[in-house]
Amino acid sequence: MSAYLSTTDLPAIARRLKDASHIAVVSHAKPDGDAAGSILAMTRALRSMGKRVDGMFTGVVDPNIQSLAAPGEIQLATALPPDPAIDLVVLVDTGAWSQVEPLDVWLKSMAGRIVGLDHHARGDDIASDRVVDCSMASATQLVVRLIDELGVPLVAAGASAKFSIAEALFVGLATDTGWFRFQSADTAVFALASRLLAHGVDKMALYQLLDENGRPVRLAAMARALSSLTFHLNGRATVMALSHDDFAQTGANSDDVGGLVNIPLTIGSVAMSVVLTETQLGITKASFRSKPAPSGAPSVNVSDFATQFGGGGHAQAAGAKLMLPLADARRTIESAIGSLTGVHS
Ligand SMILES: [Mn+2]
Repeated sequence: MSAYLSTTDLPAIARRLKDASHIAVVSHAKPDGDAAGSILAMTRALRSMGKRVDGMFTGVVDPNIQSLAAPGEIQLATALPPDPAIDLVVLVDTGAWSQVEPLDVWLKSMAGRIVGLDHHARGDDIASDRVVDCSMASATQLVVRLIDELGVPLVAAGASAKFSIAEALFVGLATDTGWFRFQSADTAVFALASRLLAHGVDKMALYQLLDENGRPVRLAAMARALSSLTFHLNGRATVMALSHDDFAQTGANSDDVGGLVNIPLTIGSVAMSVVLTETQLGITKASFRSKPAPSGAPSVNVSDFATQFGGGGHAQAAGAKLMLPLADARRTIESAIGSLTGVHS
């Protein structure tokens, strides 16, 4: 794979958007807050410029994420084929073929007509014109710069803060920084958060919608996950797992257990947490999180750790998909954890 770096700058991308008439805005499948926020902010900004815009979610969409969009605002990509009149695609918050699967054949046909904004360290040559900046905590930090470059105000005149560009940007910024807790939440993040709050964003309402809106089955699934927990590396790493049976017997799905991977990090000694979920028999998804040592020693780079399983992400939050039954995946991951060196105590 060639290096995944910027190939252009934001003013050049802004010129391509101004020249386009029918624009699609897409991201990775199963959109998280950053993907959805980036799609929504970009879609709203381009529509306010008078462009015809197809904002699209792909894959399974969490109902809370879906509710960030006004009714009819965003298409579900599975209900396509995309409109043949689309003359430019904006790809946000990813650049990896493995993450855009439902759209990959169509995106290949759009080669040369895709612009990208991403903040991940690894990716492919999907968007020939792209700006990649791994120093950004959230893709929305690139989206807002592009919107500023386009001269679009964050709240269109007369619009309420709900369903505004500012609200969409805030969702991405907040969720990709763990609600401003991660190391990536730097002065630039707080400066943008302040700017967005000044545009009327209701942060409590968004937090409740995204993080305090679970179903009761969440607790049943979490109880099983916690009872499966094992410690590794003298208590510095943990592994939890939810089997296909756990999901079937509790009635929970993967959306119900969001944030589960963060719970072991509430223990002082734990520097790295892994959750394995087998939502489909024979396929195990792994979530990895790490936290810095109180001494200031560096945290485990879970993005690097995920790479050995074909996954990726960020230094303190990453994931991978293993084409293995849960028990085999657990053995594989636990053995890789055993080989980690320099995990802080
Ligand atoms: Mn992101």
